[in-house]
Amino acid sequence: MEVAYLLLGSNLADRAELLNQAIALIAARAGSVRSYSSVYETEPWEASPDLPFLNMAVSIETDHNPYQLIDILLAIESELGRERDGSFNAPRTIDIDILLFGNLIVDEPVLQVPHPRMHLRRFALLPLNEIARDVVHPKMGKTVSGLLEECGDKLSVEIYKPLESLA
Ligand code: PH2
Ligand code: MG
Ligand code: MG
Repeated sequence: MEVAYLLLGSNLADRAELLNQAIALIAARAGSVRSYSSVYETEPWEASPDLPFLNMAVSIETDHNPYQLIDILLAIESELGRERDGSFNAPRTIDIDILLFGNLIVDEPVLQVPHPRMHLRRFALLPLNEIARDVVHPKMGKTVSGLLEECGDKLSVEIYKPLESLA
């Protein structure tokens, strides 16, 4: 059993509903959901400027290994209408990234964990900090709250729907 932290993002269609559907499918197939952050509306980072994202972080407890987990997450993305035409940061109904997977480090073409750009992006660090402020990034040796303090990203990240406790 490992704890994994995921980042969900949507900038197409009914973004909030897609986040809810993704969480339900994650809970059914990927592992049990331990916690999730507020939903944030975030300025696009190297993506269509007129399509703001909703982002949120979710932590799960999973028996799957990271390769199995990413396969499950990619299947959920397709099921929720994600289309990949190869263009760079194309608009998407849902994107589900693995930010952290326990203390594991994976550096392979098919999968990189921790997510290689998570420490650069406030749209990832701010939601993650709500649920994992003291968790240490295994490559950088710094906590999530430390990474957030050091992060120079100035794009706007604002609360869209405040944190709810799990029912
Ligand atoms: N995801 C990207 C690229 N840019 N910008 C925001 N605000 N939120 C994202 O989730 C995001 C992005 C690539 O996956
Ligand atoms: Mg992504
Ligand atoms: Mg992705």
